[in-house]
Amino acid sequence: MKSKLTTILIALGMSALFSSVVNGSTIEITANDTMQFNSKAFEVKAGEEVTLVFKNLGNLPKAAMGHNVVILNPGTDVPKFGMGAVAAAASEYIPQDEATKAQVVAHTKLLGPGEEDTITFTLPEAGAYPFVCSFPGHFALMQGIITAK
Ligand SMILES: [Cu+2]
Repeated sequence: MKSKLTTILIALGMSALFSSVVNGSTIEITANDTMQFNSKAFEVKAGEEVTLVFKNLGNLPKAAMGHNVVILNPGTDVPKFGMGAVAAAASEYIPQDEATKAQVVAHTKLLGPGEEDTITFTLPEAGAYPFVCSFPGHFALMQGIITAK
């Protein structure tokens, strides 16, 4: 009787664990020395935790070809953000003024060759969330959209 109850409790615990894994989504993005993300369109569920694994597959030094992923709120002026980020070298090209910071949903670290970073974030509402690499000059090529439904 006691062992049966234990078995049921373990089963319940495992199904709770399993469903939390199924409900969240994981996306993987890579970047390379030709200023490209491997994929520029992702779809996730609004209000659900997303895990982003970002890898820099390049060989060039970080000072010349660093990459990050910066996720912006829907409607953000992407060129304006990208050009403004150039001045934010001290904070790895993430602007620290309040108005610009308010446009950023989440961001990875700036990665050198062979490095990777994993972050989690939630896109609160349905919409098209642009993402860019904010290293100087990269946003024109390195941008995409995460659609939350
Ligand atoms: Cu980049």
